[in-house]
Parts: sequence; C-alpha cells; structure tokens
Amino acid sequence: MTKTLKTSVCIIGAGPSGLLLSQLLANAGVDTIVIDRQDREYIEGRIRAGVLEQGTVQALEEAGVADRLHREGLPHEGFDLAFDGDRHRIDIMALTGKSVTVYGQTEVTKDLFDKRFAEGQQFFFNVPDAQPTDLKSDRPSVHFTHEGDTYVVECDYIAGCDGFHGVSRKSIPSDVLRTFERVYPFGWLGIMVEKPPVSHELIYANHANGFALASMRSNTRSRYYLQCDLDDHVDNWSDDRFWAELAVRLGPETAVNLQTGPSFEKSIAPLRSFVAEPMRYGQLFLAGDSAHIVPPTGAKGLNLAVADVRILARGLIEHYTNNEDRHLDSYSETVLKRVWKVERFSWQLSTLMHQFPENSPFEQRMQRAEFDYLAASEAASRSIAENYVGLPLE
Ligand code: FAS
Ligand code: PHB
Repeated sequence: MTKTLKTSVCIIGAGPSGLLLSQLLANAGVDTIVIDRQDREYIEGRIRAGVLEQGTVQALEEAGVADRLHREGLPHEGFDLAFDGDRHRIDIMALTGKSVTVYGQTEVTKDLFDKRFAEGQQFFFNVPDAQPTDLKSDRPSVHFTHEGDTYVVECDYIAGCDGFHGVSRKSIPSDVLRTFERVYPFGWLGIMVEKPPVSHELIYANHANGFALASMRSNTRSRYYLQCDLDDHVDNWSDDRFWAELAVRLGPETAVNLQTGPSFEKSIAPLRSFVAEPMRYGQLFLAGDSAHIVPPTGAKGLNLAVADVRILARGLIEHYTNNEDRHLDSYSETVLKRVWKVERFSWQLSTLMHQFPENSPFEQRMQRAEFDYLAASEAASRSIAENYVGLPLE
C-alpha cells in the first residue's frame, strides 16, 4: 500500500543546497519534505569546502544558522598566489572592501541540520530510489521506498538538490538537457591535520612539481592539497611523503613554518568543470552540484550552490506569498548567467595555478606572464579579488 504525502516543495538532497533551501522556505512559512539517499551522519562526515563568500554568510544569517559561524569562523582579508618561489598577495579587502570567512562546509551542514531538526523538518534518509515524476504537470510527485514502505509525495515543485550523481538532472529528457564539461588531467590529494596552519592566510602555489594549497579549518586544524595524477592513489602517499612534497612546492621560506603531524583524513578528488542547461524543467528546479561542478581552485562550489538556492528561494517565496512567478519563470536564465561567470573564474585560476602535462613551453611562459601581470597590475588583481569574494547576486 503506497503512503501518500503532500507538501509544497519536495527537496531531493540534504546537502547544503537542500538544507538551506528547506530552511529559507520554512522561515517564509513554505512547507517542504526532504529526501536523501544517505543519513545525517554520512552527510555531515563529508569533508569538502572551506571558504565562504560574504553572500554565503549573509544567506546563513537569513536562515538563522550563523551564530556558531560568527563565533568560530575566521575572517580572511587576503590570500597569496605563489609562482615558482615568487609570491603575490591578493588584498581582497583593499581591492573590494570585502572579506571571506574560513568555516568548513561540514560545520555549515551541521548547523543547518541542527536547526532543521529543532524545527521538526520531515526528512526521509537512506532512500535509494527517489524518482521525480509528472514534471510537466501542475502536480508533480516523487516516488520512493523507505524502510519497506512505498511513498509518493505530491507537491507543487521539486527541488533537485541531489548533487552531481543525483537523479534530478537525469530526469530531464536528453533532447532538452544540454551539458558542457571540461575534465582536468589531474586531481587534488587533500589531507586534514590537527596542527596550526603554516600561514594565517591561504597560499595557492604553482611549482614545477605541481599545484599546492595551504588552507585551514581553524587556528589549530589545517587543510592541505597537492596536485596529483588522475590515476594516483592515497596509498601511494604516506604522511612523510606528503609533507616532504608540500614543503618543496610551498618553498623553503614557507616550509620552515610548516607544522607536520599525523593526518586524520586523506583523499583524492578529481577536478572538472561541468554545467547542465536548463536548470528548470517543468516543475523541477536544479540547484547546486546537481546542475554544475567547478574545480575547487576558486573555492566556489559551495558558494555557487548557495547562490542558486537564494535565487530559487526568492522565486518560490514570491510565488507562495504574492502569487508572483516572474523570478521563478526567470530562474534558469538568472542562475546560469552567474554559473558561467563562476565557471570562468574557476577555470581561469585552475589554468593559471596548475602544471598541465600537455602544456607546451609557450603555454608555460603564458602562465608565468599571467602571474607577473597579476602581480604588477592592480586592475588584474582586483579582477581576481572581486571574483574570489563573490560576484553580486543578480
Ligand atoms: P552535495 O553533493 O553536497 O549534496 C547532494 C546530496 O544529495 C547528498 O547528501 C547526497 O547523498 C544526496 N543524493 C544524491 N543522489 C541522490 C538521490 N538519487 N536521491 C536522494 N538523495 C541523493 N567546494 C568548494 O567550494 N571548495 C572545496 O574545497 C570543495 N571541495 C570538494 C571536494 C570534493 C571531494 C567534492 C565532491 C566537492 C567539493 N566541493 C568544494 C564542492 C562541494 O562543496 C559542493 O559544491 C557542495 O557540496 C554542493 O552542495 P549540494 O549542491 O548540496 O550537493
Ligand atoms: C579548503 O580549505 O578546503 C579549500 C580552500 C580554498 C579552496 C579550495 C579548498 O580554493
């Protein structure tokens, strides 16, 4: 016997996109049901983004989940670009009047879950088979099984917040969906360690051996990345080997301050640029990684997902409170304008800061010239800075 549930918006995915959308809608009195194929512990356990744009902080403040962020987050007013031993600081505060906040996506997810549970949000976890249906009707639905029972959620709208590997994007007919992709010929090997960061600000380094990033989660917990081959494996990287290579790529002046220790997380992530168009099909809206992926170089993935959600929440709230659909109707066009600008920036910084095996000597000189131009031009540095702190919401 199928259990029938009704809600205004059925959200597939309880990552940052789905959780934030659920909270923003709840604050406006719009009810949702949230479905995820994993459980809360698994979702909270994923280590991902670390840098929040001011717009993301503002969205979390609007959602009422920014108290711990303001207590524990680290405001950052600049970051370093290093190129073969030369260093250039991008002074984002002087160039844009804005800062970014270092606060892990893990913590953002925990803060959102805490508030959603405190407010009695209806979740269905460990759902392997959610299936959006009747997307072109005015009563779409989501069918799934949970703990042996079958369910159908009848709703007005479905929000596909189920990430790159989710079901939502795949529910858009192939003759409607257009996808664009660039897969990078390398990955990022990341570690987490309970040691103070090597520098008080982030360092992005392009060394002949490859890219390195020195980041952090707090003043006592550091996050480091090394560019690695796509077919590399974490088993090839002892902590000692990681620390030795990181020291080489950051350079001796920085490495002398490196505090090493046992890593408690070590993983390799592939890098890709990906966009799916349109981000709406009938009553289905895509938001976050279900519609786009950026290489993490620009610290944009989570921030871009939040921007989608802010724009989608605005449109849905206008629909339910004023019966006004202009922002819903323009959602896909509006978000995609921003998505492509952010894809461009993430691609630009990835192209500048990594060693590409196929690069000719000419292209290597182009990388060096781009860095030298950045270091000498306030206008060029301001361009990097205004993208890094986050472009204004349309
Ligand atoms: P998510 O992928 O976070 O969440 C999707 C949710 O949907 C998951 O909980 C999943 O279980 C669920 N789901 C999937 N399929 C489903 C189905 N069929 N049915 C029901 N539920 C389903 N961004 C940065 O800014 N900086 C970084 O350093 C960074 N590092 C990253 C490292 C890795 C390894 C990865 C994969 C991503 C990284 N990102 C980074 C990007 C990342 O932070 C995303 O942008 C962010 O998680 C997007 O959030 P969501 O759109 O909610 O998608
Ligand atoms: C991180 O701390 O995980 C991080 C920071 C900045 C990036 C990418 C990842 O650009």
